[in-house]
Amino acid sequence: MSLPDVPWFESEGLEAYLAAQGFDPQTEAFIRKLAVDGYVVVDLGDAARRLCDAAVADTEPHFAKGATRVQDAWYRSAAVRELATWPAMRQLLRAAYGRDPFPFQTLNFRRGSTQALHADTIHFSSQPERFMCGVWIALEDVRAEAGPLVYHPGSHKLPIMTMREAGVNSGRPEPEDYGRHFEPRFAERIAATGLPRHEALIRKGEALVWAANLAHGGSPILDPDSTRRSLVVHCYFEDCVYYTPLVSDEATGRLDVRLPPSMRSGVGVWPRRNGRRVWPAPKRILQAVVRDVLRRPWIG
Ligand SMILES: O=C(O)CCC(=O)C(=O)O
Repeated sequence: MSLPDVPWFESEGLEAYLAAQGFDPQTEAFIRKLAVDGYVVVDLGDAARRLCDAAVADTEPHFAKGATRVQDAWYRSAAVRELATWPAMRQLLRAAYGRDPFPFQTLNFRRGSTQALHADTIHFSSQPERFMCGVWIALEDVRAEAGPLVYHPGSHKLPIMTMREAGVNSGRPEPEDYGRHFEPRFAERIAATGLPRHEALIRKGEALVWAANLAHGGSPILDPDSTRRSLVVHCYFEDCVYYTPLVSDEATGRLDVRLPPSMRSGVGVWPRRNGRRVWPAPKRILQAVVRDVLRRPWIG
């Protein structure tokens, strides 16, 4: 079967796909929920819950020194890597998207991120579009006062907002344009839809999967002493072009193509269009090689 150009759960052919595949009831329920709401909560089970403690222990020294986030702890922490490459999650995502997923980035937080509302389509996009998702894993039970993940069910069906649509009339957006233009425009758009606002009060070892275009962020921290230990896993899918929209210009076709690492192989995945290699800029290839050799988490 050829690879779909639209993730199956977002496709008009969803019903025919489900009828032809005959998935087990849990997988079908996962796909249907992702289609309607753009998110699904999955219990990863007791084995994953045990790994949560190891993942916390592996990253705690960075937080003890004042870090607020640890990016790509998977390079050094077997527990983080194991959670990020959870086989049951791979199966669900492959069924929902019709392409094989690969996790390419992790983010560990000790406290709420208070990150502004956004969709990941502005940070990590693909051609064909929407072949990206987030898997947010609670490393402890999430309390309402601890700045839970916030999201708007159904917002994944809205058109994708680019930097140009956010009012940046330049083919080379600056990093400041994100906070200056994108964040306020995006928040206005979501408020105007009247879509409900949910908070992810999920339990340790549960994962919330979000579709690439689902509006989400970190809600305010009401208890300054609270922790909200979590692991975000960002996934791409096989045989796509991977690029960074923040510094690209889709209107003119100038894409900042990337070579995201696969956590299964440990090295960069070559971007492809219909099976044929697409060349990132030489600078990006060099950065990917250095990254894959050093395997160093980024502490922020
Ligand atoms: O964990 C959070 O509060 C937000 C994470 C997030 O928005 C992201 O990783 O895209």
